[in-house]
Amino acid sequence: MTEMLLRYFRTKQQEAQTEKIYETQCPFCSMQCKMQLIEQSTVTRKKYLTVGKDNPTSEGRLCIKGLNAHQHAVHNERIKHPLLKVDGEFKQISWEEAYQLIKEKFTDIQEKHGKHALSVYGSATITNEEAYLLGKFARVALETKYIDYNGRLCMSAAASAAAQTFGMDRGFTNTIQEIPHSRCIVLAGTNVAECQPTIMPYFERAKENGSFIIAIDPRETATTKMADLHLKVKPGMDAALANGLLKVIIEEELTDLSFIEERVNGFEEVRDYVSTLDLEEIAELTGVPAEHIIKAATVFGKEESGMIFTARGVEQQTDGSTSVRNFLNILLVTGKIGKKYSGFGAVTGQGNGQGAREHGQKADQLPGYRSIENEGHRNYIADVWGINEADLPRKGVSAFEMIEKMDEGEIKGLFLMCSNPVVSNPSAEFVKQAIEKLDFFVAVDMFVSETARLADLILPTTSYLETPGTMTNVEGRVTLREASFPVRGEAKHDWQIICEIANVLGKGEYFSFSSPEEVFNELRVATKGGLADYSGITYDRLRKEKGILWPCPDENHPGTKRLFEAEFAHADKKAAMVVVTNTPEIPKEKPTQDFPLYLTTGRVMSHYLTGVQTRKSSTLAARDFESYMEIHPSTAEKYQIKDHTLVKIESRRGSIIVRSKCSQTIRKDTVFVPFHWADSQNVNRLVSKKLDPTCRMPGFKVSAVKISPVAK
Ligand SMILES: Nc1nc2c(c(=O)[nH]1)N[C@H]1C(S)=C(S)[C@@H](COP(=O)(O)OP(=O)(O)OC[C@H]3O[C@@H](n4cnc5c(=O)[nH]c(N)nc54)[C@H](O)[C@@H]3O)O[C@H]1N2
Ligand SMILES: Nc1nc2c(c(=O)[nH]1)N[C@H]1C(S)=C(S)[C@@H](COP(=O)(O)OP(=O)(O)OC[C@H]3O[C@@H](n4cnc5c(=O)[nH]c(N)nc54)[C@H](O)[C@@H]3O)O[C@H]1N2
Ligand code: SF4
Ligand SMILES: [Mo]
Repeated sequence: MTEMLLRYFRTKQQEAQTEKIYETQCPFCSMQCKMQLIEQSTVTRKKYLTVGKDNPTSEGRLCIKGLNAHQHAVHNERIKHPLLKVDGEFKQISWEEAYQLIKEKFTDIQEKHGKHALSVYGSATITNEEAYLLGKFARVALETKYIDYNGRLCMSAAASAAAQTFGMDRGFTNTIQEIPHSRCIVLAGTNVAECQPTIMPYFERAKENGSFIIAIDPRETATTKMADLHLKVKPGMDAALANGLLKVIIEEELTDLSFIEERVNGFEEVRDYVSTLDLEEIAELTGVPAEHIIKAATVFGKEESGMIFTARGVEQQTDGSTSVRNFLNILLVTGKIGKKYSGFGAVTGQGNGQGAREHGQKADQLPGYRSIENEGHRNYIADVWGINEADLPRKGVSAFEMIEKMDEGEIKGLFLMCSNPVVSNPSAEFVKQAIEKLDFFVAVDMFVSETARLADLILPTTSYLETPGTMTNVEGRVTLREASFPVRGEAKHDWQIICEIANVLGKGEYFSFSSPEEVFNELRVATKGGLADYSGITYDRLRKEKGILWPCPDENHPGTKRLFEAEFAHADKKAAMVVVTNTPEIPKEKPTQDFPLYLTTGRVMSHYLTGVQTRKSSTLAARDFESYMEIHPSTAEKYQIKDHTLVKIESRRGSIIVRSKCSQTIRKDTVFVPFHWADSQNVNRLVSKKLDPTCRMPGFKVSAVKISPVAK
């Protein structure tokens, strides 16, 4: 062969591609779309492509975030080694050194200041196995009562409402497959089109089948555009709007009296309260014309089936839990729950927003939705864990209240796993200062996030491509995320990190797991007999059956598709209605002369939460590369703000600068800013510290602000 031919074949050989396929699930929202990463490698480079895979929930679809998720996972800024802060700079150290330091510092803090001087802050992005282990880690390895997680800012209002009204909380009471057959659908404070895009075909099919869709949102969004009726409510006024709907339904006799009689407590009190209200006053209060309230109530009441979905628009309020309860009141008076094509859906947020709220990461909770203050529950879990009930700490406080305790000096150490609180918590500047006061702070992350930047030690973790485990999706369907992509550098799985630290702290015997499946098998026992019973679910079944809806109390049980068909989960088997007045316990900020506008916050399609991951994805970052303020053109004109120019937004807490974006479709008294950007664009600098008194949810969706052009 000639030299030339040889060279030709060598080049061809180098170009020859090998292809590997890795199974996983999207790391972002609660749809948990199944996907495959296709890796095409030549000697010189690797190329990645993500494709959807069929499954009962997303049916093979992916949205723009899922399609580009791998871009952050393979990003060169992923942390590959433990990093210790020395003189303000992060230096690579070994795992042994990192663990020794943790042992030394944690022991020192607890010796000096007591067990509860340490805290744990978890996440609903980690797997069920990791969420379970983190709860156990706090209580058994650290023996602290202070553990809570980012779901407190996300699902707590809906969870508390469903638990109080129905006696238990699973996001969707029905399967997603029932949506297309429901005759009337209320979408309250949910922007599914941008936040769970692959769910949309279910609503589109409903519409094709003649369903009447009602959206409740102060802005027009891709979701409200699909609706037959859009109630453009004033921010924070959902509870009053629901009272208007209840009043019409009850007075027009669109109630299901036999359902109420048999299955509901508290109807008379609600009926008597709403009869005292004046519909015109409600219209004034909520900004929704009375005829729209009447129309929505009449259609929902008259149709044979109906579903109500709520998300963070209704829930992220200082009265979020009672606002949701008032929407549940509507389902109960019309008997539209526990039946075919009728039910409730709190649209879960994060990938494991459902599962991570069931297995003991919450301040007051033990696995299986058990209560840490219930003696029977404490005894059961102490037994599963092989410890004395007396050694199990009692309940702690919510996520934001832990941060307040850091500020007050009661909490001295923090173990943070999978969250970026200096961007995601209200009063962000306060949060940063509180975290800076800690004596020792360990962050477990894939990147040096805005919060990890403040840590003394960062531990590198693995991504959705690398860590297998179970995730419970928007439906309450437990799914198995198979993941086998090679781990980057020295990163370790979250579950491994937890077990290894427990071991260093002398508690290894309680954490001797060598795979997520082993953890899951303990979780099954721990949840047995609890409300969220996973005991009948196995990895094998999850593989074969493509997910199982909990509760699933034994291996022959098929899982529970529809909840509350015969009874609710309260001891008397009835649902509990409650009077929700138009004057909430914590008064909301109202526009004043000094702060004349409502500010509300939320999301855009291409970014995810605090943006640590999506801002690293070139394709996603290019779609929205900076924050913005959506504003009505007539309001913009009033404050001399031109379209696409920089605006200063100020509240009583602080200020930010973002670009204006005029839109005819937002309320004139309201501006909207997404929360995916940090530092001077972090909208949480503006949000108050006030919390819902029941579930401790911050009021992310209502602040009073003033605005001014940056360049005059
Ligand atoms: N693209 C994208 N998708 C996501 C996420 C993301 O960051 N980006 N995050 C995931 C997570 S964790 C979550 S929790 C979910 C959140 O999902 P959603 O709750 O749907 O998202 P938000 O944009 O926060 O709020 C929804 C809507 O509430 C409206 N709203 C604001 N104030 C009020 C009010 O007072 N009343 C009513 N009725 N509506 C109001 C907003 O205008 C917005 O359109 O999305 C998940 N999916
Ligand atoms: N103003 C305003 N604020 C809000 C909201 C709002 O609507 N408005 N919404 C709230 C809601 S609903 C939520 S859910 C919160 C979320 O807020 P955060 O909890 O702060 O959420 P993320 O931005 O997802 O932060 C996750 C961090 O964990 C890292 N990470 C990702 N995957 C993993 C993993 O598997 N393991 C580990 N160890 N780390 C990982 C990421 O790199 C990132 O740094 O924000 C809340 N804040
Ligand atoms: S972000 Fe949500 S809808 Fe989009 S691909 Fe991921 S899981 Fe699916
Ligand atoms: Mo969330």
